[in-house]
Amino acid sequence: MKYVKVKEAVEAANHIVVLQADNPDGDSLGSALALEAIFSEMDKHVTMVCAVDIAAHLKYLSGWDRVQKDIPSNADATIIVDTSTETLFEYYEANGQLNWLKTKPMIVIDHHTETSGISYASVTVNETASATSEVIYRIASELGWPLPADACEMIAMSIMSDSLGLTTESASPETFRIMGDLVEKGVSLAKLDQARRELMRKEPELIPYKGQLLERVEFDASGRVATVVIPWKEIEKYSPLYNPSMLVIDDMRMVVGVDVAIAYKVYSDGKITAKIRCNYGKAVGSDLARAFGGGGHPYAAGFKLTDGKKKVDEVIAEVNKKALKLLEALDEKNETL
Ligand SMILES: [Mn+2]
Repeated sequence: MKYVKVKEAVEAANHIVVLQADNPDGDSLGSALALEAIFSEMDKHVTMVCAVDIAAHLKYLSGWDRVQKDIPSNADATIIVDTSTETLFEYYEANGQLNWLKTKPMIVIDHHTETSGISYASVTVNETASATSEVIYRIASELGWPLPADACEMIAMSIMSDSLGLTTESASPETFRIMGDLVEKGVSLAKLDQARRELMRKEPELIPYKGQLLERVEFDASGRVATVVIPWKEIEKYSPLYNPSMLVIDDMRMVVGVDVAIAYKVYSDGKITAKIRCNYGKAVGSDLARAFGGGGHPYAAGFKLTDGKKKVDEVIAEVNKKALKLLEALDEKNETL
């Protein structure tokens, strides 16, 4: 039987921690909520944990407010959703809580198949899929886990989130079949999308701020890379309202000639993060991120520099150079095809 180790670990546990990494998104949160609904139906106690606050634009996923920061000390298994990268657990590594979880069964469920993996996990299910929740659906179907209505809704929402409404290359025929199953089970995409749209309404002060960000967008690498830098004082001021990168990254991507859009955040301690988005056919994201110690998908990736040794301008120059190299290699490959 497939997933037999997952089955055994879950059956043996009474209290399961569902852990999201330090970059929660619609898929990781939706997956956590889906597992919470499934395991609750199986009479298990579930605690959802994430070190990072859930962003405002994700709060259409009802139940987000049950995600807590502290890892309970009486759990007997952990499921990590939507990441296979150890570096994304900085907070719990630092405070030692992760060490405690490592002594218990730890299951990773993910769809970032190009990542290095989590060495201390006892079971890893890392499969090609449009979203982690698609993998959860496969596991639940295979193992005969219950799929209550709220679990179906969460799985549908997280697939829609990661596949950008089923429009990414990662949306496979199986993804569509699963969505069909979910609709058959009663999920209303219209209703769920209405909730999401309501939350996409922005606070009025974000509109002029978006204008400021757009004015600061720079183009380099023969116009193929668009970048914007978000300094700490703006992160501090605007992040509680909306992720500043997400305000402009799609506009940056939609400029004629641009293949890659990158939003940098510079934190008060000198830490720099980069969010990379690539246009269709320009899948250099994961390679680019990996060159700077990060990872992700071909079209959506990121990295983080914590040592504070380099100024953001230096980083941008290096990244743009590497991006151009990767894009040119890709051009060459496409020409020879
Ligand atoms: Mn995902």
